[in-house]
Amino acid sequence: SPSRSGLLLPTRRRKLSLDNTEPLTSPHTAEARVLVINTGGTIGMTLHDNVLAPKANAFVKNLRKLPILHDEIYAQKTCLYHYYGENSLVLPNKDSKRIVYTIMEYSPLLDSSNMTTDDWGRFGKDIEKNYESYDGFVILHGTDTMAYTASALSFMCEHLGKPIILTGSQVPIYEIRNDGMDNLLGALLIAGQFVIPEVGLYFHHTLYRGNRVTKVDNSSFNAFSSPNLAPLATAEVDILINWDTVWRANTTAKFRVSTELNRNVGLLRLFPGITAATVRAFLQPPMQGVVLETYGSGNAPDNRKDLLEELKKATNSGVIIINCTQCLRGTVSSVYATGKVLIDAGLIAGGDMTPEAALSKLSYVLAMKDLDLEAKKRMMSQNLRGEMRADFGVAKLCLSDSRFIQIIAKSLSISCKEELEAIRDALNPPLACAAARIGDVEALEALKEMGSNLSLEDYDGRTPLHVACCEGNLKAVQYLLSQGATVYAKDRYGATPLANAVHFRHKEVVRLLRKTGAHFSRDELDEAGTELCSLSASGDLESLEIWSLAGADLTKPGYDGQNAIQVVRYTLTQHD
Ligand code: ASN
Repeated sequence: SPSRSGLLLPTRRRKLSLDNTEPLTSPHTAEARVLVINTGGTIGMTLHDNVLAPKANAFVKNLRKLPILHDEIYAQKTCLYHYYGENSLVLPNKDSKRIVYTIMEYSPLLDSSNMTTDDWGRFGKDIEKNYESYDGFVILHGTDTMAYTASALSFMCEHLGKPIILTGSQVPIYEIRNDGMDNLLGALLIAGQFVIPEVGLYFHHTLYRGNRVTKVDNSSFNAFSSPNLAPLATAEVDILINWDTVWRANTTAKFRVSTELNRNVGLLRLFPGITAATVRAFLQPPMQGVVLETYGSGNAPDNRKDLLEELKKATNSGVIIINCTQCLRGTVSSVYATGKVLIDAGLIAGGDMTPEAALSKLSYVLAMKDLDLEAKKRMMSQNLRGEMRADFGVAKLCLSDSRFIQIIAKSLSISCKEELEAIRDALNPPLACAAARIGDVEALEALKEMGSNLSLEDYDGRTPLHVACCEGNLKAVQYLLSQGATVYAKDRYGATPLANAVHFRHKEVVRLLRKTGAHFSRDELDEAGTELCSLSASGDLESLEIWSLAGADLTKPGYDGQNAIQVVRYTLTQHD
């Protein structure tokens, strides 16, 4: 078991026992770290001259006074501020992994109506800079343009492996009845506990995919809607993650943020009687990308040659125009003659994308320097981050099609969908782990076809990727990563697939995981000195090389101040 090597446990700083429920450095009390970027919005606003405006330097101080959002006793006893900084807080969640969160407050704090693409770039850069130091990210943001920011970040964050959750509120957190506390708490709990590799938006007990939402109410606590996609999670008595819906970057590439965005984009809403002159004026240079909000299932008047002519002229001259519907729910299609004319005019069908998602996708795609116009158009019609339904017309293999599930369901007299899913979810992790153990990629493929999620954990929090990494089954590791398995999963002992691969000395697996962005935490690297010295003393140079490949610094001192290199030198001189 990986836990046998004490150094693979997230020992971090030494903790004092707080009470009988929290034993000294127990793995159950290991901490998750979340970075909270406070950009402004109503959540931290106060009334001034009868209008709401953001208040600087008040948020952390106020949160510290709220026992539901901060445990001061734990903070004092574990020297939290000393290790994580003055702006750090810790949730009082005693029964699960403590969530330590650090607040980075922007100056000035903004009402989200004041945000521009430059602000999105700043959020992206700050996440990229801090990516390896945190398990998840929460962005506090005004609700007015939150759906735009969430959509933009979903495209800008390439090969994302950790949760980035936007939240805010309708009523400031300083008011007696507010939704800010609940929203912040829910976002923190999800970002700290679940490896959901998506840009999400959490509001009113619900986690949505960020590029699927739109603000539908300017005063209700239930302010957002995701009309074309079910929520990723709901937080009621329990937090239930809808793992089948979670979008994964099926990649072995490292996380990066693309902050280049094209600002020459726009939204044009069709209305009866719109003049050709208006459309012409809107499509003038420097306009490069437009979301045309059409009627119903993507329709426009087919008796308005003047209008269609303007659209055609623009697409011929290289403007990309995306057809999205004005309807809240549904997708564009070409069932009507009034829809087909737009395809003839060179528009690209936007499927069931929200206008917010289509606009920010245009901004992201148009900024790509290495792509020609045709490639950009292709990208616009493809599903990049789960922003549109991709499988129109393709019949999905249904759960009850699986012979294996059929037999089990029959012998247990089960037929309803929920029970079939429960069987699948109970059987899937051990079966997938068994296949990963022997490197049976075909079996993994079969499980995948059955509709199984190859990222689910077993009772010890171990995923098939952990197992394949322990065994050094490179092909299985490759396959699992290509199916979206996360390199950030932690088992109940806090071990990641990378820690497993290092421990069992699988060099090529370590190389592949590193390429994908796997890393040890800062605390694990800080604690590694002693283990490295002991490997040095026993002349285990191969393990040292693997640790170094995994990102360890061989000059890190162990408990007695010596480092691995010094120990090797000393051992060699002894042999001379
Ligand atoms: N005007 C505010 C904002 O978007 C609205 C809110 O946060 N509820 O910053």
